[in-house]
Amino acid sequence: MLHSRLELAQQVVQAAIEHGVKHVVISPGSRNAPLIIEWNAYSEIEKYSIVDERSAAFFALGKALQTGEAVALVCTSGSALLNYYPALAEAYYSDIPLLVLSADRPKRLIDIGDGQTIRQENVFQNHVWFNANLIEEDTIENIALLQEAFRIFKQKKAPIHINIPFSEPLYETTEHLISAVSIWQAPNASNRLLEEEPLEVDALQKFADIWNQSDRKMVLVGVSRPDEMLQIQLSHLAQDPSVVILTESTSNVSHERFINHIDRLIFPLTDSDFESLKPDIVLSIGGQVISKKIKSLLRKNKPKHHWHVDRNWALDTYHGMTQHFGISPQLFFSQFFFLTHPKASSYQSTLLEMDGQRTTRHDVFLKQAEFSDLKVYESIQKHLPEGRNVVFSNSASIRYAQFFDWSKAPFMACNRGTSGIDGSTSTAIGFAHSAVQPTLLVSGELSFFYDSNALWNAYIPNDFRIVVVNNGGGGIFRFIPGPTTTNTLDFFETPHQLTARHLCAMHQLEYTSVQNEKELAGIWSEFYKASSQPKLLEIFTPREINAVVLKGYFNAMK
Ligand SMILES: Cc1ncc(C[n+]2csc(CCOP(=O)(O)OP(=O)(O)O)c2C)c(N)n1
Repeated sequence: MLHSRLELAQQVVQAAIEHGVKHVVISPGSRNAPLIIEWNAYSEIEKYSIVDERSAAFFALGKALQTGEAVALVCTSGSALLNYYPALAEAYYSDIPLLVLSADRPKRLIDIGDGQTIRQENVFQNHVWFNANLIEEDTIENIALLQEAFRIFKQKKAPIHINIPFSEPLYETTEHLISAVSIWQAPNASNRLLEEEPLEVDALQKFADIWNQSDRKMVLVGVSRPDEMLQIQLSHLAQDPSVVILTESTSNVSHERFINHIDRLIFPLTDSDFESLKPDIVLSIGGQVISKKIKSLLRKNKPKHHWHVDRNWALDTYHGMTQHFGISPQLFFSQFFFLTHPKASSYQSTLLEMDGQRTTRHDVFLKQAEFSDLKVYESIQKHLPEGRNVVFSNSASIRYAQFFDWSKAPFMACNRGTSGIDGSTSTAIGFAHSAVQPTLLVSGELSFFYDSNALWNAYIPNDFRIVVVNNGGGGIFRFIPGPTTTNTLDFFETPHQLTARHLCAMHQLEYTSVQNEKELAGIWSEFYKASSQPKLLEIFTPREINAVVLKGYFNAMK
């Protein structure tokens, strides 16, 4: 196998591989030639080539999200690196392990008029857990930096940046490893729970006592990857009548005693309705919560105790957090269950009953509702084949999803770390490429057009499906309060006449479109049939009616 002649390239790649990196997404360039050559020396590593760095980084993010494993990114110097930023910010706030390896010029060539050169050191300072700025000629310092970088990468399971300066010549190869002996005390693959320090039992007892005395406990599950242990633990918790478990479309846990479509239940609640339902304790786990309503209700009606459980983040989402447990929810529950017991209460049954009433109203409303975005999301959910993952774009898409039950899908995802519309399709394709089960992307058309370079890669599985809900603009701006009260709605909604048809022709996707309810009802079995190309279904919905129907829905749910 041919290695790069540059020792630094060899060291970085060796360190990454020994720390368990198995996938690398490479964007082309010259300064990064030593890294490309070096990664290529390892046949066991999966390598992907994607030109557009913004898309490459979101593709990597989708892969890392789906597999739970680290994915490396390799790019050249200059603005190439800056194009990783949107995906890195998303990965940072969503705890997704991306390893950025950027090639750079040595320091003496920065800011002197050399080409394709910017100040790359610490460029992601605010959104990575560690910056390793390697030095061309200082092997000892580089080894120390790399060891620290990978220690943090393993601990945080979230993005870090390694910037690597190379002098020319860049393309020279050798058959030999310069340092053949491994210097990276790589960790053994081990059980996640054992990787963490448990909490002090005495300290936890104090919280267990509060828990055991409380009649109303609300467990809020934010964005989470599917996890068997968490599912079992939460199902166990749901047997306690004093506990209500609220989940969202991206929580990836479900149970008949969970409230699985949070916004359907709480959207119609006023502050005074909520007053009588207010929990004593909110226990939040997982990443960000999508529901704006739950945020506003809990901010106005602060519970006495808000405990957040997360390894990396002490999210004080409701402006009144009283305790952060810096461990995984799985480890937290495995300790907490020894100290807690169920409590007689009508809290869970009251809320479940209310949820049942909402479900009846939801069904009645949807039966007679006009063709619109809401009806389209109902149809997407209803016809989703069992066992198909769904990735949603931002923003109306994921918000509509919140009204429906998606427990048929093994994995539901959406980029909620920063809620951008800039990488949903690339994320979905990276996700689909690693998933055993097939994947559906559901996207608004602006998000889809924004990330159209996502289709410019060779890794789109034939069973990948895209539904673009084309409501002629950013539909979200017609129903959030604000834009329609101004005379500048067009600057928010950005109405247009574009369609996805020509993009599909260019990238060889099978294209179909529908315009009304009847056409939509007839399309699904054909859409999901096996094919030799991925397929895209574009659903045109009436821009001005969508928000009216949604308002009617909220009124009907009251
Ligand atoms: C990178 C980025 N730019 C701008 C926004 C603000 N934004 C949120 S939703 C949205 C419109 C999305 O429209 P579309 O994808 O058509 O979905 P719809 O809301 O119509 O379902 C915009 C511009 C954002 N979230 N991310």
